[in-house]
Amino acid sequence: MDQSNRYANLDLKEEDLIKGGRHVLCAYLMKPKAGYDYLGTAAHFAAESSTGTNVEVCTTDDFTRGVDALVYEIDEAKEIMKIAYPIELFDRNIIDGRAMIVSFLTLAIGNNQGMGDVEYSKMLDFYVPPAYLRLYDGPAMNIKDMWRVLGRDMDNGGMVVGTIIKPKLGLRPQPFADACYQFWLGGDFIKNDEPQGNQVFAPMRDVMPRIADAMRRAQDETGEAKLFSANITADDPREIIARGEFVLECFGENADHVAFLVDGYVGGPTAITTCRRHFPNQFLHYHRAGHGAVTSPQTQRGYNSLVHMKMSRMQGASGIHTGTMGYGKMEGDPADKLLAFMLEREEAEGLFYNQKWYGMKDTTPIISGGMNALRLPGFFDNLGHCNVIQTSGGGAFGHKDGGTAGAKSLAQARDAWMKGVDLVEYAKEHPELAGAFESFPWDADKIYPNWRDALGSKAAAHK
Ligand code: CAP
Ligand code: MG
Repeated sequence: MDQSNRYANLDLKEEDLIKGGRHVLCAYLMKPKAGYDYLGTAAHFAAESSTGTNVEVCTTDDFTRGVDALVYEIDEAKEIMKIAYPIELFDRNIIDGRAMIVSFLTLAIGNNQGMGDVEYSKMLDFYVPPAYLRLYDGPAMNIKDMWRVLGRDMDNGGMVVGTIIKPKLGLRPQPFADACYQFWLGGDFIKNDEPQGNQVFAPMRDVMPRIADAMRRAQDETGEAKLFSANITADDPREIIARGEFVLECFGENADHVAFLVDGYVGGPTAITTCRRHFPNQFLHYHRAGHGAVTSPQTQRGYNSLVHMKMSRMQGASGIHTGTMGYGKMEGDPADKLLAFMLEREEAEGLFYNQKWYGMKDTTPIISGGMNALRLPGFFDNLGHCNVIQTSGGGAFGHKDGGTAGAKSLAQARDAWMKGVDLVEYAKEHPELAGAFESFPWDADKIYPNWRDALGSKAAAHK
């Protein structure tokens, strides 16, 4: 049934919709199945994503029609359609009237992902009007709160030097805490890896007190504040809360040195919001493991990373893994810096929409995945700044001289970049950084071809 007479209005002007401030606008990649009309399929998509179904129903009245989602633009050749969703469609909390991202997902990226007349569809960008944006929590904390604990400049405190305790799984409590102590002798920030929690070989009630002790000893040893991001992800919000409360109890006087890591893609908005609202004084570390199932450029369904980032800031992520923009091991491209800009700026250009954030706190990009000291300068040149949280697992514990040297090499790479000094030059006076060249010769040869002569390295050229 062609519903375009009801669910499409190509005379609507995007600028008017934005000026009106009563619609969330969504841009989708969409291809109908063979034999289906483009506008008709887009209209059916809008129906299923708002007030309709595949047939007219007798219960529909004029009010219903007033909150229909409307297709307002299509470009069949580019397989692009745009839909305007009246903000009245989206669910609100009964406890406080606030908005919930789960409702945005269930409508705008819900049933429409499995329709019989749609070959594929993927959300590429969306625009949120101020009247709806202000109903979201947004971040309570961000990198500034880490700089405050670390005693750094609050406006340009620079990269927080971090790691992930590797191996990903399989360390028992004491070796885990020992690895933390080693890194903290040179670095700032340690996170649980995304699957680390309460495994039988490393019970949280055993390992957390040891980590807290390692933090105290490393702070005493270095005279510097240290940070830990504890994974509290769980299916049951009660478990999330119990884990968070236990961790804060363990860290005691260092409780404000603790962030909470939540695997937000697999855990979903409930896990994120449970943490955001129950622990508003802790940095909310959004790990996105699993996101590639929908965001990868290989998929033509779900949503892309830009949409994921915007949703995470609305939900209140203090920081989210933003990718390494082609400089690390995960999928990415230097153009992905727009993801960071959308997270950290008051206003940013998306792929289809300009978004103002109306004072909502910014979310800090967390840069992780195959990074090491040698890869950092190129990354910062591309992004244009180094005010990020960076976690290197292999890049720290893969250093030939161990985790402390690995941490120091990362800090030295940051310092070199902030001072505008060439990394090879800086390595001449900083042995741990020089050690990174020896530890990752394949990167060194590719990025700094002259490093061997310059540093007088004996390392054999990497084949
Ligand atoms: C990195 C990491 C991160 C991924 C996440 C890992 O370890 O801990 O989870 O980078 O990817 O498990 O691979 P390494 P993203 O530093 O040893 O690579 O940040 O893109 O979400
Ligand atoms: Mg990991």
